[in-house]
Amino acid sequence: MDYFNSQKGVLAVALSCKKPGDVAKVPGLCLKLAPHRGTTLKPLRMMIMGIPNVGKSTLMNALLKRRAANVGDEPAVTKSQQSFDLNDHMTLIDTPGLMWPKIEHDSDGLMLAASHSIGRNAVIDEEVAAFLGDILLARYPALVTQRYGCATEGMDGFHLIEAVAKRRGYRMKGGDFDLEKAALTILQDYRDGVLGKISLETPASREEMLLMIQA
Ligand SMILES: Nc1nc2c(ncn2[C@@H]2O[C@H](COP(=O)(O)OP(=O)(O)OP(=O)(O)O)[C@@H](O)[C@H]2O)c(=O)[nH]1
Ligand SMILES: [Mg+2]
Repeated sequence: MDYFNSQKGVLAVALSCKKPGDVAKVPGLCLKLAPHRGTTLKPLRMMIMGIPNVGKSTLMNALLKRRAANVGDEPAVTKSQQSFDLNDHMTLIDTPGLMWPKIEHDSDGLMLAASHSIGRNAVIDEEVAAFLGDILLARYPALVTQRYGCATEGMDGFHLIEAVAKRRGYRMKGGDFDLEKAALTILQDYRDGVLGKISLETPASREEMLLMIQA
């Protein structure tokens, strides 16, 4: 929050779209950014933008207090721009998810895939889950042990997938462990929030990643 709020013209707020009290604060904060708008003659026009599947339409529905737009846990649910009046001096625009024209670093693509901002067919679940597993093991080992009941020392992301398959008894016909199913379990647990509160990236970890690439 400090990082975003230190940028010019940015007012960052952490909120859950599932908490009406959080959502109700948003129009007032937007008005702070554009105090010259917000009258019937010059309505405050708010555009909800972001990468796919982050809750833009959910936020809009929560602001409007009705199901104006479809929502769902997959990228590209919203396919076109939609405008609504919030009241007689504020309008809202919901937009389809935006993606960078080119994803420069592999780790960015993997983080977007782990968060389900990129469709499943574009990536391999096992590779994404192994990447996610590496981050979880490095930064949230206690949450991994709590959820999957395994010791994490010396483990990497691929080992974690194997360990989940073994502990859950995921097997394919023929008896081999079903690593794809275990990979999906890890991804879904992260996306559902059942592992706990996790940040894939912080300003410090990004700086570190960029330095490593340069080296
Ligand atoms: N826990 C939690 N889940 C949320 C929140 N906001 C949205 N979601 C869930 O996230 C998923 C995506 O929500 P959408 O509103 O469809 O996301 P979007 O950004 O409009 O997605 P696209 O239109 O596909 O770009 C849904 O399953 C929502 O229920 C939130 O604040 N908390
Ligand atoms: Mg949407």
